[in-house]
Amino acid sequence: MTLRTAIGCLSRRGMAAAGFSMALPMLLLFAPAGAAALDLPREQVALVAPPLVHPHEQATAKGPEIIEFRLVVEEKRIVIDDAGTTLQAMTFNGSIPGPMMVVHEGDYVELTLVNPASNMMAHNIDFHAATGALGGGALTLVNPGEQVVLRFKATRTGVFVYHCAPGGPMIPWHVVSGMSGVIMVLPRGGLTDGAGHALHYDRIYYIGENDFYVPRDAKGNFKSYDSLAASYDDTAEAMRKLIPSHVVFNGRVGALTGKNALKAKVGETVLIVHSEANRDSRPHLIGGHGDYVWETGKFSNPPQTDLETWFIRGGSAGAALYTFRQPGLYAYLTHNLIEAVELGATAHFKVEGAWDDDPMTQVRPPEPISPALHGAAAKPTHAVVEHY
Ligand SMILES: [Cu+2]
Repeated sequence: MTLRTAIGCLSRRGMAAAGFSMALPMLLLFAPAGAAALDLPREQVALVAPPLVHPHEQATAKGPEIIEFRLVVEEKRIVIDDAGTTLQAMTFNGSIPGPMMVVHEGDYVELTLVNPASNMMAHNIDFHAATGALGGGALTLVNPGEQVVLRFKATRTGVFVYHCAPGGPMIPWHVVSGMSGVIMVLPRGGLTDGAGHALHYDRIYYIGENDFYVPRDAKGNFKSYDSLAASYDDTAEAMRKLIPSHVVFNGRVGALTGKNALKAKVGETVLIVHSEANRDSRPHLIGGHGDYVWETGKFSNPPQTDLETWFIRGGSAGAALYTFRQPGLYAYLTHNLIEAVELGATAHFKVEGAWDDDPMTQVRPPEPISPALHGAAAKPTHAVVEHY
């Protein structure tokens, strides 16, 4: 696809002309001319950048409400690694991933999607949590300088991806350029273990994984572009090879490591929400587990327990609950270790607290090899020696 035909996909007219979906005009025929007013309480929620999540109730005694969110699309060039590699990014609210939204089952989500005139591209939003009209994609396509308001009823509980899907080849490009996020629809009574016992979290973090496809020049160096449009042809060619240049958590290598490490304390229970809008991933917490894991992210299914590694299908989100038992620095990564270590998909949890020798202890520190020493026993038995 050339840049010219790419630009042809930038408007609603261009989207239909490109044959993106002949169903789109028909869907629009069935769209409400003016949405009926709902006589429900309203709540405006200010979204925050991941890995943080806006304040919310884990269970609620209130009836359904209309929860209002606002997302502003921001196209911008960002740095994605310590070498200064740049990406012509497309974002919801300026962050990769976009912010996490939290509502309760039966609430109505009312989203204002804003596409400022300073942007180049048309954008929209497809909520995997929503029913009908391309998940909202058919009713939310906005050109630069426009905004739109979508309302949908949150009928299914779980964590669900949302992403931009403006038609044809624009879809993967916008998604791998950063336009995805998550909405969590909690059961009104909160999370349970599937056997009727309530589950709570002390902290919640949202980790959005992204595969990036930064083009290289003839010498193999990453290229930089002055504009989103200028980056398109090379980026599309790199995308078609399906070999990401970077696989990262929260928009760049190191976004959640070192001084950016996620924090917790021994005894605290953390809910880790993990999404990948385009590609599979295998989250693993080194030195810990998934105590309760909704691997497919849907809370009407009982969580699995005691997992070592779980699987996030491309185009989905999962949630893992873990109570930290030991202090220290934990790596949380995808257990495709090449992607984790070489391409960037690693986060850190910095956990404070007192070490407990019962689950693990170093019986003897490293020391010169001595055949007379085994474990704590200064004088091993014959049987132990034979075992070695
Ligand atoms: Cu978009």
